[in-house]
Parts: sequence; structure tokens; C-alpha cells
Amino acid sequence: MLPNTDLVTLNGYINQQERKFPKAMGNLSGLLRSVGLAARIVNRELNKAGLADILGDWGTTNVQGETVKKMDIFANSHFIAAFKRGRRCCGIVSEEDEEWIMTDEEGAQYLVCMDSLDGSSNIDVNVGVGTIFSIYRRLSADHPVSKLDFLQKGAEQVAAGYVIYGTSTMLVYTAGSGVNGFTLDPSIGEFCLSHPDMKIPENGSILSVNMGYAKTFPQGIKDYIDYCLAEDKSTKRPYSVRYIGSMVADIHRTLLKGGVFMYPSSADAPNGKLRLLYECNPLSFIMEQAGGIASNGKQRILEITPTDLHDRTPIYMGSKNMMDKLLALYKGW
Ligand code: AHM
Ligand code: MG
Repeated sequence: MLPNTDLVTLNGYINQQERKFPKAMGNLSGLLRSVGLAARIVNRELNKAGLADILGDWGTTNVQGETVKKMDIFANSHFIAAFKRGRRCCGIVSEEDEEWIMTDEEGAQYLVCMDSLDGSSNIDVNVGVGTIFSIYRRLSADHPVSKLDFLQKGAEQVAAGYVIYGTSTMLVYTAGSGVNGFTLDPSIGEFCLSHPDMKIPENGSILSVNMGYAKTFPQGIKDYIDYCLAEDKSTKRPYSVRYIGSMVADIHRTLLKGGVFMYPSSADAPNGKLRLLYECNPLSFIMEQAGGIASNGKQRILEITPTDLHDRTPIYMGSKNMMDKLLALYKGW
């Protein structure tokens, strides 16, 4: 039998897409290639975690007051370096940096927002972590890029995605016409198309939430959780509760298996914990492109106008039918 040579690599796929737009300058493709390169470097280092001296805390806290892990610094530096080397973006917002970062490419058209290592508190216990990225066009090339360029609604994203460093490493992204997943083949060092045109099941039976804070969730959310946990054979309840504590991993499972992921407001965190620009917006773009719903309870996440780079928002996202039920019980906070 002849060997299967039908291999589509991330680069090959990006080239294919680019050929559909003869006037494309290759800028977006260049950015996606930078993501792929930095992801492979981070993946290599994560695979050595435990062997090399890269576990544990860096000894500082970041702009959010959270303990910075050594891998946070490693991933942040490599993603920033890859974007700078790629010369396709004029500015970067990172979870790790209070201010946006100017690159040397003042004339470039694109901006990047990223959480270079999401769920990093899970590394020391060998649980999946991720990278989240979001790409925008700058508002105008007529004036110097400024913070305002980053405060666009998520609906304006040109592309977004995540890398999950799990039992295998995958890069999943959308450029606004569906979602595709690429799995890293470590033997050839390439991301290969493994999950074309990903769609989230319309129904699901998994609820993903940190139940530790449930007592102070809004009443409508408590009602929805009660609904999920109530016994009813005809709707296959009670549902399962699964919470990894790495948003990328929880969303990846939700995308593949169906379900609802949520990080509501609570007494201690009136806006929830997750950040709009580099966590909620990109993953909501993916979710919607895969046929799911992403909301803060009042409106689509993608319709929220950010007021600051590190804004937070409560978030509820997942399978259409489960989300319809949630939004029927919860009308905002
Ligand atoms: P991080 O970006 O500092 O890693 O924090 C974000 C993570 C998400 O991946 C996850 O959904 C959430 O924090 C878990 O928080 P909690 O432990 O409060 O449930
Ligand atoms: Mg994060």
C-alpha cells in the first residue's frame, strides 16, 4: 500500500488560504507563522519542565498582582520576540505587561493581544496549559498607534486562537471563516491539520465552573447550576462537572465534547477574573465560529467595548442549547 502523503501543515494551510486573496500582503499569514514558531519553542521547554530549572515562581507579581511563574516569563519573552522578528505587528498587549508594547514596526497594520501562558499555576502539577492570541487591524495608519487602537470590540478581531500544551500540543485558530485545529507532530516539528472545520455540539452534558465560589454567584447562575445538577432522565441530567482551572484546556474540551464553561461574577470578583482582551475575546471568537455562544449574561462578549487593556468580564460560553437555557434563567447581573 502506498504511504499516506496527504499532509497539510500549518504553513501549507496558511499559504492555501492566502492564495484565495490575491491582493493579500502576507501580513496575517506572517503573524500566524510567528505564533506557530513561538508555540513550538514553548512546547519544547514545557516538555522539559521538571528536568530543567524552569518550574516554580519567578519571585515577582504581574500587573494583576498574581505570582509570576518562570515559564510565564519564558513564554512571554518568546512570543514577543517572535512577533517582533516577524515584523508584521506594530503593538502587543500581554497579560504580563501593564502597558502595551511598541514594536519597531510603526508602519505595520496589525496588533496582537495575548496571554502567552494561560493556566500557568497548573504547570507545576503537570496539567495542560495554553497560549491565547487575538489579532486586530490598527484603527488607522494616519496617526501613531496608541492605546485606543487596542480598545476595539472583539467583533473587530481579524483572527484569534489558542495553543493547548496537553497530552499532545494543538494550535486552533479562526480567521473568521470557521475554526481549524492543527496537532504538533513532534517528529517533524510541524503543526498538521488534524481537526478541520471544528464545530461545537449543540447539546452538551458537561458544566465547567469553579464551584468553590458558587455561594456568591448571581441568583440566575445558581439557578442554572441547580438545573444542571438536578436529576431528569429525559434530558440526561445531572450533568457532569469538570473544571481543570486552565481556561484553554476547559474551552478545548467544551469545544470538542459540548458543554458550558463559565467564570461568573462573585462577591470577591464583581467582574469575574478573566480578561476581556486576551482571554475572553479570542476564545469567544473561536466559540462563535464553531457554532457556540459566548456572553456576559447581558450581551455577546464580542460586543463589549473595552475601557482598559486589562479589563475583566464575567463569561458564559458553550453549546447553543445549554447556553439558551442558561440565558433564559439569567438576565445579567
Ligand atoms: P492566568 O492567566 O493567570 O493563568 O489565570 C487565568 C486562569 C484561567 O486559565 C482559568 O480559567 C482561571 O484562571 C482559573 O481561576 P480559578 O482558580 O479562580 O478558578
Ligand atoms: Mg490567562
